[in-house]
Amino acid sequence: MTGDRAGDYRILHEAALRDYLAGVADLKALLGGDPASWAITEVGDGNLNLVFIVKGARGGIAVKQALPYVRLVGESWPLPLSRAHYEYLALSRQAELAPGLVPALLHHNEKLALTVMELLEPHIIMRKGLVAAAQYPRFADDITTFMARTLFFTSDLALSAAEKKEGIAAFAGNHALCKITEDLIFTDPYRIAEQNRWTAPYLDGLAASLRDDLELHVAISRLKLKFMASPEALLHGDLHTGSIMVTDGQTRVIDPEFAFYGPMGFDVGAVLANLLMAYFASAGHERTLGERQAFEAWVLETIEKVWTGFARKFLDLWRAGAEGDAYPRSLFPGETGAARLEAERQAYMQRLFADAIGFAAAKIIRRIFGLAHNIDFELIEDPRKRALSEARAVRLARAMMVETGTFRTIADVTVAARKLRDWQPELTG
Ligand code: SR1
Ligand code: MG
Repeated sequence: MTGDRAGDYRILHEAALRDYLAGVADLKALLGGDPASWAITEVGDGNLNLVFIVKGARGGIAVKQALPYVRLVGESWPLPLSRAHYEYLALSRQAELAPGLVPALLHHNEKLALTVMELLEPHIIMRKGLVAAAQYPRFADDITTFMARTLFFTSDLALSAAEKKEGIAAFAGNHALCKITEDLIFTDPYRIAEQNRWTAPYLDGLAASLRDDLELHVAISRLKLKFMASPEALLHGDLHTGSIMVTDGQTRVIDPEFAFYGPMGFDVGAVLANLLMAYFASAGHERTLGERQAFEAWVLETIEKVWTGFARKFLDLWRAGAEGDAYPRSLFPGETGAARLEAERQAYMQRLFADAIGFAAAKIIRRIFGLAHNIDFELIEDPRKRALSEARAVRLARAMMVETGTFRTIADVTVAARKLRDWQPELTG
């Protein structure tokens, strides 16, 4: 189906959306029946946009429209509509690189900042499933394929320098979304900021200690610089478990509106961080001992599979014939050259692992002390229990950020997480 640049921006609520969709022949046919009978429901529970599910006699679609402001906060925080353009561009590229792992694009209207996608049914937002202690057997394999392919094939390992720079340029305008990350993840949780919040009074002391912790401030500042100044590959940019839809047998990555060229470890770290938060939150949720143990064991196993699977697939792509301008083959001739290049590949992955660990830590801390929290912790009703889970996660996150080098393998992370599972932190209040 074709895109459409016609018309000025306006927010499409139900009636206007119905008229709009009825005017797009392909979508009208896909939905089927009389447009007046279409069921339209606004289901957006993210922080930024409107999302509608539209169902007709024949089929259904998902419609996403960017608002000119941050939905979570309101009109006082304007945000460019151009993010819908970057999201569409990223989804198109991801569909080429990781077919079947993103929703099919059906229609895009640049002026309305509106994108229509296939309706993912019966998929649910993975985070909601994790809160219910669900396990997703295909997830590790699918997400590692997604990350390995989207990151490798948009990097200098696979592209010519010219192609790579064209890619950077295509996403360079998405800086307002990068700025949200720069502020909310890499800065605000470590200083007094109006929008910060945490589980008070229990975490008041921990929040204050974060603001005084200069070793942590150095570590987060290094990560911020890496985020700002390392255009290694096209990132999803917000790859948390709320940006992934799942069934037992399928995984779809959605919502890449934060896409830009940045450090690969940021995407990998996002996945690891969100699994770690699901692990620490588990102790606070009402579930039987058996359910809890099975879920927590699965989460830790999945964390290990996410790194090992990603690293294996990424290296396989690199070894299989990388055509990019980085590491020219002519510099590594013969058997000795091949052996030296392989050693360098291992060193590259070790650096990428360290980046992922640091970024994962940053992602955990922002969800506990910053503006945007997640339901893994938020749905723990008893604030004391919630604070216990959060304090354990923060203890691990600080170590991952400040003592990154002590985590040499992903098992070092899962072992440390397991040790903290029943740790009793001192809480304030
Ligand atoms: C103001 S936007 C807050 C957060 O929502 C998105 O999902 C991103 O994670 C962003 O940081
Ligand atoms: Mg999102």
